[in-house]
Amino acid sequence: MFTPDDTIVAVATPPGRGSVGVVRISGPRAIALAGVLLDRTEDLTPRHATLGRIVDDGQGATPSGIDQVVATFFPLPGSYTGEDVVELSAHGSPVLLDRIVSLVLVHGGRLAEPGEFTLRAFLNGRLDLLQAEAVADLVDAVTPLQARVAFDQLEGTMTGRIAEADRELLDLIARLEASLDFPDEGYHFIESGEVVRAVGKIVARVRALLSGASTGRLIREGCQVVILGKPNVGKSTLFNYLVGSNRAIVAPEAGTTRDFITEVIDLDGLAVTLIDTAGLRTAEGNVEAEGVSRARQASGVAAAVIVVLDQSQALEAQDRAVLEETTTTPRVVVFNKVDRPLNWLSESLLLGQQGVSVGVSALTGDGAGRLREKLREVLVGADALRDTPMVANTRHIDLLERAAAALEDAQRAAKRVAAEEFVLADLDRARIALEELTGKRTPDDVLRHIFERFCIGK
Ligand SMILES: Nc1nc2c(ncn2[C@@H]2O[C@H](COP(=O)(O)OP(=O)(O)OP(=O)(O)O)[C@@H](O)[C@H]2O)c(=O)[nH]1
Ligand SMILES: [Mg+2]
Repeated sequence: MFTPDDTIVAVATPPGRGSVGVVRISGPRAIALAGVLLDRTEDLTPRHATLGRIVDDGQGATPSGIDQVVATFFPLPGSYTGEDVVELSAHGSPVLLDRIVSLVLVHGGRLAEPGEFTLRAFLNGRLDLLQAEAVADLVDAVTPLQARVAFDQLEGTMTGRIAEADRELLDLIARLEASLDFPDEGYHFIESGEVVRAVGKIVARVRALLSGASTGRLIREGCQVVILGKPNVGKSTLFNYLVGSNRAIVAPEAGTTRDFITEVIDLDGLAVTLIDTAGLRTAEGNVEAEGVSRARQASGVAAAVIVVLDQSQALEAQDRAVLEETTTTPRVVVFNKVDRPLNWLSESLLLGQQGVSVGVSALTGDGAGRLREKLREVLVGADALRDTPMVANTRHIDLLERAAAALEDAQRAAKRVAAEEFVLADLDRARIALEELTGKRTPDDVLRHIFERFCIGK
């Protein structure tokens, strides 16, 4: 994976048909390889769109033109990868694009690994590791909020914050080392009280980054919400309403849904995988019993559950059982079918249970807006999505936690007026964690793991 001497090629646009498909070539021979394919001999002008014809040289047989393309040459070091890059925008036919890639391979190019273009950008210092990871997140985003968090990271917001902390840390380390280097003078370049204060400032910076992390993670990774309830209360109807399509079968018989059905919805920027399940009851057949067991499993890993009750029917033991089963899970209790005459007073049920509840008609959509609000509240709190959090990735959270812990150790050591060596050892650990974060020193296996996530051509 780490062989920057060869020239790599891949289709950069998604698989399938489109009006345009882009083949990307990067490396020392990018221009030469493009020259072999294109029928024009004059040099491509840097950063100018040039119309050309791709000629299949037929490898011995008769050469023939296969497409008209727009070729753009991005010279090093200002290109995406930091190498010479040529992008060929052809017509978006998979066979055609595959043929263009094969021609590049025949003439000495190599097929790019997933993420290899971005890896090269990272190795050539065009992006740091946080920004490279942001590229993958941006491509993967399914909600606009996910895209915004990723783009902030790509623009270097987090990189900047880490750099501030890192600068202060290096400055402190330099002063402590100076004290160590001149022990005989009996002079301390920095007093222990000052060390404690300086470390405190850096810890605060790191902790501030971490403060929005759990919301950030939820935004980046999304979460699962399971709809539970006894049969026939309207779970699938509610699911369809929230998803915005007739995805799940709705029927007046109890026991309609057997397996579980999932769809991703955008809940104010949170990518929520909504799961419709089989009604919870003592099942009548094997298939339904399996459905009930799957419903229970799904609710076990869910970030929250929606418990659906039918307000137009008398509350039954099965309803109470579902409520009891979910008391410890974050949940919203839905009183469904409010369009019908009410059979019991839902408020009295929840009195003293502090449940988040909402009256809804899954049939008409009445109350669905409030349900979405309550669900968001249960998942991230009332105002959590007001500011875009900066930290959203588990790798980042772990390393920032590690840095914060090492800094706090350093602070304690400095308070005990321990020798500079001890404080320095702790500060070094913090620095290593920060450098691993930005990719200044990240183990190869971690890098490999990060870039494997990318698609080919990115
Ligand atoms: N009037 C009214 N009828 C509803 C409402 N929600 C669902 N129904 C009806 O209730 C019946 C059962 O709805 P489903 O959505 O299939 O119920 P379910 O909970 O998924 O049922 P199972 O899959 O069998 O567990 C259907 O006839 C729906 O049309 C509602 O808000 N108002
Ligand atoms: Mg159903």
